[in-house]
Amino acid sequence: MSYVDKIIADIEKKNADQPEFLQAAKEVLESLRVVVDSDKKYEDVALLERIVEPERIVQFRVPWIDDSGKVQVNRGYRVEFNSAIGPYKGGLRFHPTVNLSIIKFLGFEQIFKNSLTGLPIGGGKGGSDFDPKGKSDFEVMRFCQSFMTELSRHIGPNTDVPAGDIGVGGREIGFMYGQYKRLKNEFTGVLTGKGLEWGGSLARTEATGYGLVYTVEEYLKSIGDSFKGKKVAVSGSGNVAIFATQKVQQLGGTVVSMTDSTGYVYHEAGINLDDIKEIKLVQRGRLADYGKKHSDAVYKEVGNGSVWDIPADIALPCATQNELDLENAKTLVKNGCKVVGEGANMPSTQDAADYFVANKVAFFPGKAANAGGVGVSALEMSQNSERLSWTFEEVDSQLNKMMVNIFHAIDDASREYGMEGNYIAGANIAGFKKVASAMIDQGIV
Ligand code: NDP
Ligand code: 2IT
Repeated sequence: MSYVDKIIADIEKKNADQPEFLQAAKEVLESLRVVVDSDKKYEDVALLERIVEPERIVQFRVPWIDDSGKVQVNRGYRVEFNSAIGPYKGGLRFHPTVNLSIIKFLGFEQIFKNSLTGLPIGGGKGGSDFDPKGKSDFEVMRFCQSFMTELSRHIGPNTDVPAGDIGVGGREIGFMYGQYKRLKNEFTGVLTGKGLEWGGSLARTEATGYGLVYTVEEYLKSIGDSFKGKKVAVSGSGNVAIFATQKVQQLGGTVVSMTDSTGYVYHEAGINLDDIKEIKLVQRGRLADYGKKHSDAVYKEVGNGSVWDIPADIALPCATQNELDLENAKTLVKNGCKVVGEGANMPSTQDAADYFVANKVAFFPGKAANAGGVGVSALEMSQNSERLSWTFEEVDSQLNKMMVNIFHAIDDASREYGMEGNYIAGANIAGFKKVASAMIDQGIV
């Protein structure tokens, strides 16, 4: 049995109840065959056994009191997966579907993504099964304060630096930062995605969506093409989807769709982003309201077809994991889609991703294409350390360079190992090599 097969059998046995973690880990391990099966140095130091095991998992109780005076209890997590190349870094997700499998899959992906940014950040992820939807601001505040009361024991600006993810935006980061400061009596860069008046970086809000589009733009440039005149299908209508849409529009493309957990809109003339921002970011409302406002847009509730039925040249899934399956992939390809860039983490199922690669779709996995968010988080850490703030243009230009570098790093890695154009393999291999080398240098820890 090969080294990779042995590790896959091992993780399947140990994590049988964690399907999302197994999906993410198996995808990476499969890509690494060409690297680790031919060089015994990895097996000699049990590199794979160590990289699939988090350095530390913290799970904790989060009690809080709702507006009616009733005590509520949620479950909190922080998975500190790998610190070989820097302090643990990765977001916090607040969503009712959060469980250990989801947080472990996200933390595992984060190791390789953070490595690809070229910046010194390790991999981690956390969150809670708390649902911010329908809660008052004071309920969200009391939850965030209770969550941070426990989390504060485990994090620090040189240890572990969380940020946002699904359900965690500027409001939640603010409440958590306030509580951390109160507990520790320190004003430090312990969280990223902070408000601009209190240590946040310009362009962090835009970074993930912009970075996704910069990656695809660099690919298009490499084949003599551009976003001009392209039809783009986007899913999600949160932070990543909104700023991906903004950048596509700036580059002359037309975004024709968006989704949320209740349905999708198809607006052939092009999404009106100001209306989406008002509905999703200000009113915290539903996409159905967009359908009501635009008579030429079609709104369909979940269960009535799929956003991926819409003909598009480029698809940018920006909502959540496993939102694009094999059937969707076949429909997209049949309708002429040539490029898929993952803004979300693991939005394509494994068979969908394989189908794209087999059918010569340029497929950019999340760990490469959405690395701009955490990349600018690392730039926020740098600014906090030097107690300075850089201009929007400075940060945006560093983000652009970072994504251009990532495209070339994964493209080069795919060629070096004889899998030209397979950016899944390219991203996994390029991300892995740096972390593996650091782990070898640092001994058996
Ligand atoms: P937001 O909470 O801002 O937005 C999430 C969007 O996805 C919303 O439109 C939401 O719909 C929809 N959504 C979430 N869960 C589901 C679900 N189970 N089914 C259907 N729709 C769903 O999150 P972000 O935009 O920050 O994150 C989106 C994706 O991008 C996630 O995969 C995240 O891990 C990834 N990501 C985020 C980064 C960041 O910097 N924020 C960085 C890198 C990756 P609704 O409004 O109904 O809840
Ligand atoms: O998935 C991700 O990369 C994020 N949610 C961003 C993490 C971060 O630390 O900025």
